[in-house]
Amino acid sequence: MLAVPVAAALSLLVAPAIADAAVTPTGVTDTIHIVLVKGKLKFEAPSSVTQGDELEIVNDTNPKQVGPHTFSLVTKGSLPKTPPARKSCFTPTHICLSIAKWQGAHGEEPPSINPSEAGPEGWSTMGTIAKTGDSWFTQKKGSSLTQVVSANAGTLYFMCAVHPWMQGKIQVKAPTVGVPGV
Ligand SMILES: [Cu+2]
Repeated sequence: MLAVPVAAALSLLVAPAIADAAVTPTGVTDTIHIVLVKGKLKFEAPSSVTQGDELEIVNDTNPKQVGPHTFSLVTKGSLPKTPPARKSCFTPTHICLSIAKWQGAHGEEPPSINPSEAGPEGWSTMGTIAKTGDSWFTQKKGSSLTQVVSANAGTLYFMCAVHPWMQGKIQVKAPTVGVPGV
């Protein structure tokens, strides 16, 4: 009775050829959508993911209408919380400009480093004005980026450097030990 489910679980474990050996793939893909709903730009994210999941970010908006976006992991303390903080976000020593620097952006040019990658490979590292974080820049409707969630259990905070009021968080759960899907 057990033989089939175990074999299926094992094939799930083996199937995604992910280079990062530190994280055990779960075979699950979660998606965060960048959407425009009733005139409001936001991230539509699941409340939690599991370490080892693939996390896909999809841009569902039209850049001609709303401009490009970034999906940038930043520490909780780096999120611009007030309207004045969001207004000054793209000035020196503020997080939006820092995110642009992580991605090698200069002026109006698209960033040369995309995605920016920090810490373990995959979605792992929240940046600050002093430390590079994981970030993706998108300026095409329908474009997406998928990376493994390599962060340890805890909360990942994220924001868009172009629209600093676009903010969110997602809980990362520790992988379950043993056979997944039981
Ligand atoms: Cu945005």
